[in-house]
Amino acid sequence: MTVRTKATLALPMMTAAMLMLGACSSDNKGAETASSAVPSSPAGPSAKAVLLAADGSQKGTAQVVETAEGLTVTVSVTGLPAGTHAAHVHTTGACTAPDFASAGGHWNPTKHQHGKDNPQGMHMGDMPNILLGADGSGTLEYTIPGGKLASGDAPLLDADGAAIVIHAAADDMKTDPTGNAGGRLACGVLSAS
Ligand SMILES: [Cu+2]
Repeated sequence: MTVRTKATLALPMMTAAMLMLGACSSDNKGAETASSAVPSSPAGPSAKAVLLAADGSQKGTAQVVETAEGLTVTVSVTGLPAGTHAAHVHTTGACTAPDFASAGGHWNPTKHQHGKDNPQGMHMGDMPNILLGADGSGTLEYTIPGGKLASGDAPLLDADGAAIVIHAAADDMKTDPTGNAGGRLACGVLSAS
């Protein structure tokens, strides 16, 4: 009888203690979730581009979102030849057909050489190749570490802007300054969104 009384008394106390602990830890969790969610959701500054071929036809879109890690670039291509194509962020926001030379070289505020496999590399505008399937479409998502869209010492959207370029050939990831990527098939001027 005595034991049972103790037990029934102890149980509510334990439950109360656990509830208090639970309340504390869930408060902390809530605070962590809130602070870590700030940089990515809602998204930071962003920009987008429509990729156009030399004949003016649309070949896809690109989006750049600034996060705590850098600039997350998402490229979505349609209607280009199947296979592996270089995709870069170029330094000037101008896409003048037919060769899109107006977009300049790769975005390179750190003055490095081209390519992740180049000991002197890489450009901040260097990205992995995009693989297009038999239907000529494909997507690429890549985060440029430390990149900023409109703030800091070297924002992507500086006075002359920036562009996304898809090339005829694959990037070899080491040949400076172009990656041996061939001509420019599609180009899109990035604008703040
Ligand atoms: Cu390029």
